[in-house]
Amino acid sequence: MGITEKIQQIQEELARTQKNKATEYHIGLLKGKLARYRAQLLEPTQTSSGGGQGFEVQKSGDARIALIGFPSVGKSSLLSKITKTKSEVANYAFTTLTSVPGVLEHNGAELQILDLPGIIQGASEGKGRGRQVIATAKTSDIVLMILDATKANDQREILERELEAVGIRLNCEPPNIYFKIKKQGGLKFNATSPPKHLDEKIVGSILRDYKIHNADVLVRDENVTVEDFIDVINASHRSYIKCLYAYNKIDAVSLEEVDRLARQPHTVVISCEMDLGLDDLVERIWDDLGLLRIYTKRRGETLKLDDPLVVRNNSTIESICDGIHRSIKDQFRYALVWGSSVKYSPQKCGLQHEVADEDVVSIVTK
Ligand SMILES: Nc1nc2c(ncn2[C@@H]2O[C@H](COP(=O)(O)OP(=O)(O)OP(=O)(O)O)[C@@H](O)[C@H]2O)c(=O)[nH]1
Ligand SMILES: [Mg+2]
Repeated sequence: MGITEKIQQIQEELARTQKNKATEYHIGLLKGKLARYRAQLLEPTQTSSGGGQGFEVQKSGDARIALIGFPSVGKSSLLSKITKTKSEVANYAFTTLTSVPGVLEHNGAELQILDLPGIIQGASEGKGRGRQVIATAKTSDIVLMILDATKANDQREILERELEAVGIRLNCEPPNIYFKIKKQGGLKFNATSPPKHLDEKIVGSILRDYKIHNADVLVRDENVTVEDFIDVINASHRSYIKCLYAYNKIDAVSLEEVDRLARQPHTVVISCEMDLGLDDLVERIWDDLGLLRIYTKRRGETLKLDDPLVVRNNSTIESICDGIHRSIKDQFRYALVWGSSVKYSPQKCGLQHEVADEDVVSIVTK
């Protein structure tokens, strides 16, 4: 029996099994197995970087945003609107067959927008080009899920399930569980306070199924679930990514409907055809990325505000040095910093100082 059949068998069994106290344990085990097979299924595509045929695009710019959605929802239309790249737009499904990268320049940063082929239900098991599309999504900083405002509500859940199936976790943090595989000593299970949905028995059984017999487990959050624990065992196959939901074609639905959609969390409403909501969308992408613009300046030079150094949230002076030049760290004495990350402007800071958006930084070398 192939892996896909095994997955299907477990999924069928899960669907058949009623959820209650008595079956909880069995369901947990099944879910653990399912995650293990899914990880195996994805293995080959991950090592061959997205499955040949030049599907995987080289990362470029300061961040990557992947457009994910069903066919004909307007992904290519959006790429053509917000970047200078033109991706073919047509009113039939599967117009885009490969990934098309475009660049969106915003606040001095270059954001790579990836237009991808439409995915369909079953994509995670290899339907259409689904697996490659999803593997590409996994490499992005933000998944921009494009939804059709004129279509049924379940499109969002179907896509979410497809992404979930391959280990993408949207808009959440990794579970607060410490897990370490050991060489000996058996299973040591501890919790800071008794977990509500998890116990030593189920944890031990799932681990045995993964052929793990010696491990330390420390649950630091009483609300973690069996699924969370399975995610922790499979941590190398999990990606925690932000997701922004964009409902397109709002020109074709009623105002009440637009209002209803716009009230959902992490959601923007747009119309590529009528040019509605696009600026707001770009602003939301920017906010979610949490990038910082740092203006670097040499002593005596006047400040140039048009070309900031763009770095990730929680970056330090050290990463600023690396962004300027590879060797600057070796000659580093201190940095002068003006802006909201310091009490006094300018303030002398060391390599470990965390910078904030729009700080001005001057590196003083030996
Ligand atoms: N009414 C309306 N139609 C739109 C809008 N945006 C795109 N469309 C239409 O939707 C159809 C599909 O657009 P595409 O941009 O090709 O969609 P896609 O998501 O890239 O489709 P695939 O590449 O097949 O996955 C085209 O006929 C567009 O003209 C919009 O804001 N409003
Ligand atoms: Mg397209």
